[in-house]
Amino acid sequence: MMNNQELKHLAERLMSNNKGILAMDESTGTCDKRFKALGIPQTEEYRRKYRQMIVTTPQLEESISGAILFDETLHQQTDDGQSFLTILKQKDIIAGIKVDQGTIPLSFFPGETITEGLDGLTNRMTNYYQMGLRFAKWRAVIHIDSALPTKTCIAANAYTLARYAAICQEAGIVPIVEPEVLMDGSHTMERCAAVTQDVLKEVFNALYEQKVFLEGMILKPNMVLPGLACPEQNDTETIAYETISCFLKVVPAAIGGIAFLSGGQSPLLASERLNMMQLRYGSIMPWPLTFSFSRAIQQPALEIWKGDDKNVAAAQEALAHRAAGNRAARLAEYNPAS
Ligand code: 5MM
Repeated sequence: MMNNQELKHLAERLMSNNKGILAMDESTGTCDKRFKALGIPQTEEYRRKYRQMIVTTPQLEESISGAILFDETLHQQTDDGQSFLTILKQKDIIAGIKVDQGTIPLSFFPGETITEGLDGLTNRMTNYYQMGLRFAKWRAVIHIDSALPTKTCIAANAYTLARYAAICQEAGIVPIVEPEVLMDGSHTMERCAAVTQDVLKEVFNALYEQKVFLEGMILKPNMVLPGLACPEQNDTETIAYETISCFLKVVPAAIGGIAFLSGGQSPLLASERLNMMQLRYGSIMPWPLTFSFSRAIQQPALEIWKGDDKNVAAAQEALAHRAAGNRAARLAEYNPAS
């Protein structure tokens, strides 16, 4: 039987000490795509070497409270036979697991997607709990264009996210709920704000209907941003204002915390924007607000590593630097020049 106090305590630990959550849960397809772009062999062995570089990064634990893993990584070890889970535990980094199984087209709704993975999830959760995993992640994807998203797509994804979150909590696992409104497209920031607000409203309605314990969950949202191809790219002040205004309207104060995805922003912009939100609104926000970036932490390190053992130390330095920069942003102390 789940224990709400344990879930709440775990969510608090994930959000504590001004740290953030490292997303290193790229599925094989996504990881291969990023490797291919840099000429890195797309094999399990290279994915193991890459994840080894990440989990053995010195001082990573100073900025990172939890790491979201992909199932393959759970079973991998370092060159000298230490399990990655053991290494994370030694560093006091809480291990989490991506449990969604990716997106497929939403039937009868061209251009929209639904996330799969509910079948058998209760059993998988029990196994993950026994392996020592204490939090999980599920990503839903919402596309914007002139006619999208539809109400049906938002409702279907919200229902599915809430089912996932309830199954997690029943198994004693803290759910990270990730409804990502994509940056792809030429839409304005105002449109992103309206869509993000609709999506979050629907997601929290579904979480309420399915009796999810809000204190024992973490929201992983997009920032409110203009589309990548929008001619008007808003400044950091405006983005910080719009993002926090949107959340204040629809995100309950009770939740364990908010941890942003980076969604294709450059690493520097993602940090600057988080920093501005903390600087301007840190004192009035009802929830802890941090980062759960993948690309905005990993990409510079991946570009240095390039699959070559002799680059590991430099790549780790870049990774620790990005992680530390984001911790500084959470403290409103980020200096892009450093
Ligand atoms: C949006 O993606 C999540 C956050 O990453 P960014 O900070 O790079 O936007 C990320 O956790 C994502 O869910 C995982 O990488 C898994 O993605 P796939 O596409 O492999 O399921």
